[in-house]
Amino acid sequence: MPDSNQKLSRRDFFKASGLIAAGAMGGPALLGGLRTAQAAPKAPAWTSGFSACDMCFNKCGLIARVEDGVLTKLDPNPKFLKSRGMLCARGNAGISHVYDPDRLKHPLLRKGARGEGKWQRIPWDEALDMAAEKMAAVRRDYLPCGHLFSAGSDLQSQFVGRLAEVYGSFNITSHESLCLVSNSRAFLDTFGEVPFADVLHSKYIIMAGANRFEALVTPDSMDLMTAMREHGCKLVTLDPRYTKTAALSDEWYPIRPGTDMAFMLALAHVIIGEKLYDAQWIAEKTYGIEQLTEHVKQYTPGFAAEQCGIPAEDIARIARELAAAAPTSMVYPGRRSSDYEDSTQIRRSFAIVNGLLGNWDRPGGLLAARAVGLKGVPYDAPWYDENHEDRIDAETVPMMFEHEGSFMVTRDAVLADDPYKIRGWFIYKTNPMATAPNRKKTIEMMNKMDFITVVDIAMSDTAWFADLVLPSQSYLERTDPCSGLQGSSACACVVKRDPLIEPLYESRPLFDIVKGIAGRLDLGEYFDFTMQEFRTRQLAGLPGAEEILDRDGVYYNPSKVYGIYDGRVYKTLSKKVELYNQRYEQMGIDPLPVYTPPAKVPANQFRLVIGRNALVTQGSTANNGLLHQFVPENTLWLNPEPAERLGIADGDLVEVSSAVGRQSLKAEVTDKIRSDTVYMLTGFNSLSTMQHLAHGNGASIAEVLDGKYDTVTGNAALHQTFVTVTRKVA
Ligand SMILES: Nc1nc2c(c(=O)[nH]1)N[C@H]1C(S)=C(S)[C@@H](COP(=O)(O)OP(=O)(O)OC[C@H]3O[C@@H](n4cnc5c(=O)[nH]c(N)nc54)[C@H](O)[C@@H]3O)O[C@H]1N2
Ligand SMILES: Nc1nc2c(c(=O)[nH]1)N[C@H]1C(S)=C(S)[C@@H](COP(=O)(O)OP(=O)(O)OC[C@H]3O[C@@H](n4cnc5c(=O)[nH]c(N)nc54)[C@H](O)[C@@H]3O)O[C@H]1N2
Ligand code: SF4
Ligand SMILES: [Mo]
Repeated sequence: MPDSNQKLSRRDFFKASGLIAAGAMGGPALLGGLRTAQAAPKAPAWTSGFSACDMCFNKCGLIARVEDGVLTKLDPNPKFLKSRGMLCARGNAGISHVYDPDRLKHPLLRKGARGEGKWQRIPWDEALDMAAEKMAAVRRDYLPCGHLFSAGSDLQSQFVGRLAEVYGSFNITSHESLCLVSNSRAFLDTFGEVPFADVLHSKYIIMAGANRFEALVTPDSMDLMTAMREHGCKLVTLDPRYTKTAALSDEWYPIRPGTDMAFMLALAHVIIGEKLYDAQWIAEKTYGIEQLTEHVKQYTPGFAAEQCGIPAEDIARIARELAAAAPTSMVYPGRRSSDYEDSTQIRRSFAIVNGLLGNWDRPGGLLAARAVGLKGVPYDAPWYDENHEDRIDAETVPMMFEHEGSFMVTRDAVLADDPYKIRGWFIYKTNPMATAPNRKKTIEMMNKMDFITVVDIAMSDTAWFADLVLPSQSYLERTDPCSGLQGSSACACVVKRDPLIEPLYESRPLFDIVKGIAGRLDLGEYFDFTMQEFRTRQLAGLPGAEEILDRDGVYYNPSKVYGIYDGRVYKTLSKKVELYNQRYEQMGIDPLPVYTPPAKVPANQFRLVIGRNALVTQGSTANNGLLHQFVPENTLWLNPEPAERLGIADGDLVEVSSAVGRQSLKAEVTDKIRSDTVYMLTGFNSLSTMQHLAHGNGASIAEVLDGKYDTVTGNAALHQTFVTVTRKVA
């Protein structure tokens, strides 16, 4: 956050919250009464209700205060253990999300060229007729798989998947292939499932490529603080930036980007070489210690030191400390791993060190998934003989997640019409124009389409290039299905959402939209239920849960936390923790991670990396009036040494250019970043002029990032772009 904004106190923040909410209410006619300074005082007529935050994927429990039909305050639900009763700044700023004057208000049909910004308001019936007609036309002309469906992180996204399946398309992408699939793959292929980190009880944590004190993941972010402050946990952070997490760590190393695997394999070298592991655990529960022992001989601390820029003696010491604290220690698994072309193998090296520590299914280690108890609501999708055989991105990378796909591979395949044509796109609550690298390519992809329907709350850049834009209800206006959440050792719980205010404008929930479209496509039978009926089916195995949800805003399943694997086998080929992966071997993928040094940063260039800020969510908060006060624009973090060489002073306007695009923004000259790396926040400088705070403000990182992807899963590789930085003459 720029220094000038740090002056805003917590009190000012909440004052601003009230003011902005009041200022954005849209007038008495709309919301039934605006409080003014002149109005006669009357007894407060307010109510409150539970919900789950939607300002990021964490779904923290909240209590909303509603006065005269208007949301005036969002508070944490103290009974919500997953967030330890916390609602972060973005959660508080949810009020500005709901009352954003730039919110979409009614269905809009494109009139001019794509991206020209000419729209015509149309009635809902006409909009749904058109969406359905165009979908039917795409199916007729290009077969069901000729239509792509994309949905972001949301409790209703499952209905987009359902619509796609009953329509007959295999082509569904989620935000996950821009986020974490390589990490999920790596841990799944080591332990047989994707773990939760028991940060609270850990005594020693290595955090690499993750930033828990800014990139909030609940309960890990809160538990990390408690573990450090109250339980004496040691935190070692590897990050090319001096993040807030780095600042609070016991040790921080500004690692050379892309070299984490060398560091992890060197830890394994020391742990194995000095026999610092639990021999019984390794013998009974793991597979491949011999191969691993042989493999890591070459990866000495000295070798890693040269690669990572971290002293060899520190690497060896950290390995010993980590092993001494085992099994109550961990290499934190992280979350976003959309970093490099070999991210799956990088994260495999993280998983392997955890395997050596024997920290699985025990306090302070990596935990298996717990039973939440929600039931799925199955359905039989119709089969279409006349269709393509597989997803458009199939058979490109070996270990893609079938239900997530790869946005990057899909985009290339759509552009090449290979192996077939896709000409229709339905998009819900995801904004690839801001969050997929290489924005020009995403525009090309959109230009390929005959018809694009976007369901969003705002005129995002993705909506801006669509044909039909449908206004969505916010999380505080709609009924949502129940969702099961895991909170490491904190809880396994269920949350739901009910409307707390009347829906604004003509906004509708996605469920009604897909139901309307499905009905018009003669697929109504697959959506033949209400949301309440759906929830009742989800909760069928949890008697009394509905009442508890109404009483507390959250339902806890008292399921087992540790020892879930006692007497159970691992879901891997060897039925053990696979240090050496047998399936990879069969498929021709390196069964043990082989370190390849990252490409050298060319002379006079920088590696551009991405990362979180506690007051920004990906591409969706740059237009939030409240958060804008704290982060009014994005800046380019540039180390003082190259800044001086390039004649760039703090605050100067600079141009950042890569092989695919260029953008201008202010330089923030800071020693919080390595001299070979630069960084900027995401979501700024939107093309859509209907995002008044984000449009023309700062720079779009998506315009500059190059679109490479992980070769095992198709996960985007967002840290592989080199840029030049030059001072712009005013
Ligand atoms: N405030 C906030 N919280 C969020 C989100 C948000 O948008 N805002 N988003 C949520 C989501 S969807 C996710 S996936 C998570 C993401 O949470 P994290 O996985 O923690 O992701 P990032 O903040 O992207 O952190 C990655 C860090 O890696 C550093 N880095 C870059 N290159 C390298 C490298 O080669 N090696 C190492 N060791 N480090 C490197 C970056 O500087 C950055 O600080 O956060 C979640 N929480
Ligand atoms: N450059 C860059 N790229 C990234 C990342 C990054 O940090 N930087 N992060 C990566 C990661 S980890 C992830 S998870 C992905 C996330 O990428 P996306 O899935 O694109 O997530 P957001 O950027 O949050 O965009 C969410 C969209 O949902 C809309 N929205 C918000 N609330 C509602 C609602 O209630 N209803 C509807 N219908 N729409 C709503 C917002 O207006 C916005 O258009 O991006 C990945 N790509
Ligand atoms: S971490 Fe913050 S933004 Fe994310 S769900 Fe929780 S309160 Fe909301
Ligand atoms: Mo993510």
